[in-house]
Amino acid sequence: MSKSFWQALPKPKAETGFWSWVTTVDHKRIGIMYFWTSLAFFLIGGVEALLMRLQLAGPDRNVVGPDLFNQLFTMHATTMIFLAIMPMTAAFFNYCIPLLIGARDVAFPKLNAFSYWMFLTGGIFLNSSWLLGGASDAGWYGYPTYSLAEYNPGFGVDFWVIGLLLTGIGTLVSGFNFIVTILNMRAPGMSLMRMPMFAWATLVTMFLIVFSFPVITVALLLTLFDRRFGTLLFNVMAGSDITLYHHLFWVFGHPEVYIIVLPAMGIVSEIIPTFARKPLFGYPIMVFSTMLIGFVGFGVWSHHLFTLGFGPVVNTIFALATMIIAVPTGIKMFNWLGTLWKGRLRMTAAMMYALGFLALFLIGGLTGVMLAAAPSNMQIHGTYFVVGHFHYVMIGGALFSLFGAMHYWWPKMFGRMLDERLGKITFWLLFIGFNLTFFPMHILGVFGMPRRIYTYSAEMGWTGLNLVSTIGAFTMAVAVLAALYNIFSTMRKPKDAPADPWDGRTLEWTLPSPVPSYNFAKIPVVTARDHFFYQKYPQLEPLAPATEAETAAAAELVHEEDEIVMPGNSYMPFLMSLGLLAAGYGLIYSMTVFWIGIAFTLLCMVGWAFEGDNVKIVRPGGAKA
Ligand code: HEM
Ligand SMILES: [Cu+2]
Repeated sequence: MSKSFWQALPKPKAETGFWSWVTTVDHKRIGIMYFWTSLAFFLIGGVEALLMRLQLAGPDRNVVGPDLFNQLFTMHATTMIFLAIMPMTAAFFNYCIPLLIGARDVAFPKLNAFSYWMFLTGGIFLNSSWLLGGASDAGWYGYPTYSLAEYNPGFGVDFWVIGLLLTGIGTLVSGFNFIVTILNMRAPGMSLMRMPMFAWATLVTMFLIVFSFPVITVALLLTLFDRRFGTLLFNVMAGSDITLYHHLFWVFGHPEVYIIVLPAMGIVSEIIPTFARKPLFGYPIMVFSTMLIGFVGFGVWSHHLFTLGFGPVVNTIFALATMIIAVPTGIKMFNWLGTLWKGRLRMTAAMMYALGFLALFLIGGLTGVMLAAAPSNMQIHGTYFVVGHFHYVMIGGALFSLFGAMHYWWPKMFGRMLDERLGKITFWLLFIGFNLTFFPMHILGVFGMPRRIYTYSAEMGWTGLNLVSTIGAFTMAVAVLAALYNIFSTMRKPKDAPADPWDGRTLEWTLPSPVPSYNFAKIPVVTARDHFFYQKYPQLEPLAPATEAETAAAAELVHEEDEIVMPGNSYMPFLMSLGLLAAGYGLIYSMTVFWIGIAFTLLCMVGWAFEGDNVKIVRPGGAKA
């Protein structure tokens, strides 16, 4: 058969070096790219936070001034949420999920690469606004009227809207990809209820993404239409109701906080059993609490809008719905404590971060319940109390867990062990700095300090606590520098991490560190939760033999033992993201460029579909064919 035009196009051949990364479809390499990129954005978001804290260190200071301050809090939040924390969880679920469930890759490897490139594209696009006339200053939720062209001329908000649309494409695609992967690619015997908790957390998170990202997409598109194409969707003078935007935003926004925190809970549920040397206490209840949190999380959005004036009935319903979430969350807390109970604890750096998560997330959860009580919310809404609350959830919850994940999975991802002692010192610096920065904010909030003000006068009596907060922020900065030093000095060490440094429980620890491209030379048959652990310690709990069906399923995969077919690299995901990037700039500067970008993207889509699969045959132990 003669090759079609598309199949005759050049295919990436590089196995090492720059182009091998640009064209890779390997979930592990994609995970590693997510990691470095999100780390870079985390540093940018961190510098933005430090600038804000410098400005607020004392009364009447003029470090950045009001205009820049507004851009800083908008971009800090947007960067931390969409470009740092979410993609850093993506780094770990990309790298780990196929390993945890015994698969060779995700269901759609090329789409996975596309997700990464859309994340990078959107991140660059958003941040390029700093250099092209200024970033958005409409807050991370971009409410109209702040976001409308009459009140906010210039391109900042356009960059923000389009940048989020671009990353959103990647996120949504990941959502579908990982749902299919987790449901369809599990090793024989890996039933849903034998899956590691992190896989469950990821599965539920992906459903949240799939149901909530379309909603923010609509909100952003409507804003874009008002700004660029003259519609009046949010123009109150034309009879529009801007609370439509508020609802759309928070129907997405609240599930978004669980998109951030459920994977963090999943990570902690891997770390604690490993270092307590006990199975996760109440595993089935943990699974159902995760689902319940995800489900109820869609029914609470109006707790962000208590002050909008819906009246007592609506506010009561949303207050109660919100408090119901405390039940499955509390169950999880007790299950983690139950796992620790009478365990033989090993205080590694990863374990310390997991325990830090428990303590700090508990505080964030409790202040959350305080905010959920509508009457007290009326008082502290829009104050620094809220800023204190959500940082306990986002940093104390998500970031601590991600730092734990870093120490835990680093040997698997990079073949080297991070320095444990430095890791523990970093933990304490971060823990102390964090509490110094954010605990005083609760008190400031109750004293009436509104959020998003760029300065205050000495008479308000807020000076001392603000200074403490700024000192805390710089302590955290030192902790982050220590973590960076740990990372970069580790990367210069030889790759000598053992396959199973922590006496692990899950399948990734059966593989060499770092993991070969095909993951499993032989797909494992799983007969129990924590199968690997009981394989090592049959005296604790003998493993049941595999059933006939499981053995048969494994036998079907046997021919892959000496000849593994792996998906081949492709230029198309990267090229498509370039087309969409051009279209993004086109929307702002020139519709011609927009249409060229779209046409190029469509061409790449066709190329993607018809270029053929370019498969790689790998022989474990032998040379590549
Ligand atoms: C590294 C230490 C951090 C410091 C010192 C810090 C500090 C701040 C400050 C001073 C504000 C402005 C508050 C205001 O004026 O209303 C802020 C807002 C915010 N931060 Fe952070 N932050 C940090 C990390 C993070 C992380 C990791 C996340 C999320 C995952 C995050 C999410 C947010 C959000 C959502 C806002 C709200 C912005 C808005 O009002 O629109 N921050 N932060
Ligand atoms: Cu909420």
